[in-house]
Parts: sequence; structure tokens; C-alpha cells
Amino acid sequence: MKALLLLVAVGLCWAQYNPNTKSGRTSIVHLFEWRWADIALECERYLAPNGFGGVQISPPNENIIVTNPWRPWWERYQPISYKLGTRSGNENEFKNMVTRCNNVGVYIYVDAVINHMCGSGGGSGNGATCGSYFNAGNEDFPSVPYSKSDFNDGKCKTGSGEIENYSDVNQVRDCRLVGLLDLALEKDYVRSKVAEYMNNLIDIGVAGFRLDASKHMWPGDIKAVLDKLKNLNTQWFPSGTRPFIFQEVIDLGGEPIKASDYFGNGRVTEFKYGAKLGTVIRKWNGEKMSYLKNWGEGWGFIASDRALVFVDNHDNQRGHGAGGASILTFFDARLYKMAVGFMLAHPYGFTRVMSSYRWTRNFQNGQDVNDWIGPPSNGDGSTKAVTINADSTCGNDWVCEHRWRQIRNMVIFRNVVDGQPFSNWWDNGSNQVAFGRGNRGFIVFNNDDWNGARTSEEYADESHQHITFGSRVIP
Ligand code: QV4
Ligand code: CA
Repeated sequence: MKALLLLVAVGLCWAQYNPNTKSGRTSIVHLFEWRWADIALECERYLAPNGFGGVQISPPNENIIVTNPWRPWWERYQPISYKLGTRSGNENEFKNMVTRCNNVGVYIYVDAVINHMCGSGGGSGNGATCGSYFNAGNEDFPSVPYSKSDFNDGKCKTGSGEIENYSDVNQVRDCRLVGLLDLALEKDYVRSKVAEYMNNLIDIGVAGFRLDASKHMWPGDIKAVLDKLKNLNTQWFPSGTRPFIFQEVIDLGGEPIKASDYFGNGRVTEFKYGAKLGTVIRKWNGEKMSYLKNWGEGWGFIASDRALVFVDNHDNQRGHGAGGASILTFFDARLYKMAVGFMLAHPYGFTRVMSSYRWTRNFQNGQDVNDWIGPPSNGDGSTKAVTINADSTCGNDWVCEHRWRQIRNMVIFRNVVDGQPFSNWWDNGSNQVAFGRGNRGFIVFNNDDWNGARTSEEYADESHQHITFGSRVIP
């Protein structure tokens, strides 16, 4: 009886904070803009064999088609209905992906865009990915259906109807984010429609959700939606399993809305993590790797068991979202590998690896005017397949950072040292550091670039800077 109560208590404690990954799999990868057919293949041929726990996918629901600029990636953050059909694939392809990934123990995490529908200037007609009719000017989305009274116009008190000031909590939650029609999540009807969409995904077999634009929703409204969600599908998950929830809240400090306001609902993205780590690895502002000794809560981050961490995401790798110039991406390959390696070696947070597509940056006055460019696509706008080269890298301009040898190996390292304490820190007072994970693994970083700094290594990158690591599995 006591044991049973304890189990129940542990279950409740973990609940929505638990990523639900298979035991021994400790990271997920964001396959940004990938087609469902390619994700299914990737689960089977690469992610399962290499110990990845799951995949964050791009929003699967119907979105507005934007043609000016031509098919930007961000059109997927402008919902038209909750039908499952996008450039990534249709409903059958979605179901096929979830089944095949689940069957090899790689779970699917859906990017849920529930704060808003399309932009107010989105026009009207059938220009959406499933052909649904909509009229943005009239706030009419008959395929849900939502109409005028399901939006926050009355509640928003700014003159423009837009969020004008992030220090006013009410307008951040009740006004429009960059023109996006803001849903009245205080209404039970709206909550029910959103929950119906998410429950459909749970029935299909997904393991959890990224809640887009959570800062722009009241924590209590999110909770009301989550309370309507079912447990996960028992075909793949133990009965009583709650969906994993991580909320996108950009809290770099200095605003009244805090990441901690959302802890009751699930984990929260820790945006300070990538911003700070980028500064350290770039050695900006006098930062050095030796300062990483107390990385984690010691740097003012949220509690490890509430944090979802990443070096870069689909926004800040191209100047959207937050984090600033320090963010490391595949464009800075050598430093990027070091940052991702550090993240995966260090016990703080639940880790997400980014997997991108390539685009040509064009900086004008410090701004990349190509920040909108969508995934590799054909003339008709359809997304190109992810092809795999003989050397296991990806073709068709898919970067596939998760397949980079050093990153893939560190995903495995993290699995091997799971649960082991951070131990035996060493540094040279500069940019050479080393630490262990209990008696299972150790890692050495050398980000000093003076001559002679090179030491023995399992692998080295193009310059003196490198990572060396080892691990052993103790029976
Ligand atoms: C334009 C004008 C507006 C005007 C509007 C009228 O610029 O002034 O009011 O038309 O309709 C796009 C365009 C933007 C356009 C808007 C509406 O960039 O110029 O407004 O659409 O049509 C992504 C992109 C946004 C994009 C949005 C919707 O980043 O640029 O907006 O998709 O297509 C904050 C938030 C955080 C957010 C982050 C980017 O706190 O929540 O900004 N991050 C998430 C996602 C992100 C996504 C959204 C939220 C919105 O990670 O990818 O925005 O769903 O920090
Ligand atoms: Ca809102």
C-alpha cells in the first residue's frame, strides 16, 4: 500500500514534466520543416539506432499559404484550421510517421500553435494548405469553426490592437503578436476546440507538445486546456501517462512575465542557456569556459527539472525570437559542435538538438533580409525530400546537425551517463575545462587557441580547439 501511494505520488510529481522518452534515451531533435515521410524514415534508419528519444516536428495543422515572400517558413505559425495537412504532409502521412516512429521507440512532440490564428492582413479565400475557406478580416475560420467572438479584440486595450509594450502583462496576453489574430482562451468553447485538436494528436500517438507563444497566453488558460487532455495512447505508453508539456516563454530577465509563472503547467524553454553559452564559447565580454564550473542554476537559470534547453532554435538561428548575436548555429560549425557537446555532456535540463536547412544569409544593416526563406523546395512549393549521401550526411540543403559525428556521439554519451553526477571539474583558468559524470564518462574541452594547447584527442576539429571524451558502460 505504502509502495503504491509512493508510486502514485511519483507519477503525479513527474507527470507533464516527464518527456516520456524511452528509458536510456535522453534527448530530442527538432527536425525543422521536415516532411513526415522523411521523419518516419529517419526514426527507423538513424534516430532509433543512435539513441535519440524523440522528434519535435513543425506545426502539423492547416496553415495560411503565404506567396509574398514565397512560402516563408513562418507561414506555418499562422493556423487556418486544426485539419492535419501542411507542406510536411497530409493526415495519412502524419499517422504513418507517428506509428512508425513510436514502433521504434522514438516519440513525436508537436509544435502546437494555439495562441492565435493567421495574421489580420491574411485576406480571405481558400489559400490554405488544406483548401479551407477563411476570412481574416472578418475573423472567420469556418473549418474550426471560430468567428469574431472567439477572439480577444474586446479584451485588448492598446490603440493598435497589437502588443506595444512587453512590460504590460495584459497586452502581452490579450493583444495581437505581430498582427496574429489572438484567440480568447478564457472561453470554454475555444479551450474545447484547442483540446479537441490536441486530443486527436494524442489518439494518433504523440507523446507531448511544445506550446508556441506561451508568454502570450495566461498560465491559467493553458492549464484549463491541459486539464481537458487525455492520457497518452496505451498502444505505446503506460496507462495514466500525461503528455509532456514544454512552453515557449522567452525570459531573458527584465520583463514582468517570468518563466516560473508557467511551472505549474510543465517545463519551460530556458532561452538564457543558448544566449550565455554562445557568449562563453565565442569568448565575448571576457567570458571563458572556466566560468562554466557552476553552469545551470548557478548562472541564474530556472530549475533543471523545469528546463528545456538548446543551443539555438528555429527562431534565433535566423534573428527571430530572442537571444541576440551570441547564438551559435551550424554557420559557426566548429564552435557550434563545442557548444552542443557541452550541453549534451552537462546534466542540466532536458536537451533538444536543432536540425536545420541551409539558406543564404544576406545581412543588410546587421539584419538578415533572407530570414524568411522556407525549406528546400521545388518550383511548385512542395518541400524537397531529405536525401542521404554515401557518407551519411544529408543532401538537398538539409544540414542534419544531428548526424554530425560529434553531435551524434554526444547524444549517445548523454544516454550512457544519464543519472550520474557532475564530478571532478578541472580548468586551467582559461578555456580548457574537463569534468566527469560519475564513474561513467568524462569530457575535455579545449577552446584556447594558443600554440601547443592541443592535447591527446579522440578527435579534433579544424583548429586547436577540440573536445575529447570517453565513456564506459558499467554492467
Ligand atoms: C506583419 C507586420 C505587422 C502587422 C501584420 C499584419 O510586420 O506589423 O501587424 O503583418 O498582419 C510574420 C511576419 C510579420 C507579420 C506577421 C503576421 O514576420 O512581419 O506581421 O507574420 O502576418 C513566426 C515568425 C514571425 C511570424 C510568425 C507568423 O517568427 O516573424 O510573423 O511566425 O507567421 C516573440 C514571442 C515568441 C515568438 C517570437 C518570434 O514571444 O512567442 O517572438 N516565437 C514563436 C515561434 C515563432 C512564431 C511565433 C511564436 C508566432 O517560435 O516561430 O513566429 O506563432 O519573442
Ligand atoms: Ca494571447
